[in-house]
Amino acid sequence: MSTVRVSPEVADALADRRAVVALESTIFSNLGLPSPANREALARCIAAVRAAGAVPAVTAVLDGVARVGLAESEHDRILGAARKVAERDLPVAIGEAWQFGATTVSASLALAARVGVHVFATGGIGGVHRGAEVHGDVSADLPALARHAVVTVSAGAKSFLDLPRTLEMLETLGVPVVGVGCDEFPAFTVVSSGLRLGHRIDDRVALARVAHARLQLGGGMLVCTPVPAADAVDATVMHSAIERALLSATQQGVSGPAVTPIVLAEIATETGGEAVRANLSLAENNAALAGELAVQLRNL
Ligand code: PSU
Ligand code: MN
Repeated sequence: MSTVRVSPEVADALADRRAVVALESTIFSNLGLPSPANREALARCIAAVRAAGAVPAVTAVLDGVARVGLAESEHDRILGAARKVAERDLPVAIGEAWQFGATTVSASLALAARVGVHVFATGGIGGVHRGAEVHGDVSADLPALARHAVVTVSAGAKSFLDLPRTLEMLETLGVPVVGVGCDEFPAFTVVSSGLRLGHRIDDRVALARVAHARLQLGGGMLVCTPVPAADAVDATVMHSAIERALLSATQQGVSGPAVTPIVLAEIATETGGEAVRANLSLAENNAALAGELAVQLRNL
């Protein structure tokens, strides 16, 4: 028995060398987005990947089985109550037969790489948390981006993180960061962080050549594209929402893996749903770009 189960549709696509895009499940679970926005996000991401001509492969741990690609009938299972599974948690979620382990970016990259899926889309990656110089909280997403030969498409990193330090850490880890349609590091639901990126490549074929080179050299890269402007949250509005959300998380005594889900939920409330609308839009936009990139990579 193999440790990772690939769905028949994804297995066929891989065998025929067709384009495949992995999607994480944390964003679609109760840890990522409130209901019913999470259902809409899943439907829109899957449709965007398919519209680009690629096959979507949602990752999750279901009944103790690590999965890449789910049947349509299983999608409802990832919309509900989840236990967060980062890369370090995968063996425990499998060995202890967790009913639904929602895979984060790091766990999804590990699973995708293991079965030969080389493109992955998410909303915003995890990174260096504010105050990390004191408490040391740095997302496992960052080393996973460096280690696994998978290209991640995101709208930068989540805005409540320490974005300058997140970019520095990506550089330290040797992760190429390339902007598509932007010269600056996007800030998740906000168009830009104001931090200059080293590279911008808008042409999809050129982007695929760079991605191919990185995959050949071993390791992953980060392709960033901003939230569509019409759905973006104003930077000032977001910054004050983040201040209140982080304060509330501190007052609740939250730390470790619980921080990200709580802060996301607080921000959703603080912005009266504006952040959620932006999150759906950017997730869909990232899935579409990942689909185009996967198709171009296959054509090389
Ligand atoms: N971005 C979102 N929603 C999310 C996350 C990111 O738009 O739910 C999740 C991802 O699964 C990411 C995780 O890998 O948060 C990072 O958590 P932490 O900061 O604990 O590493
Ligand atoms: Mn953490």
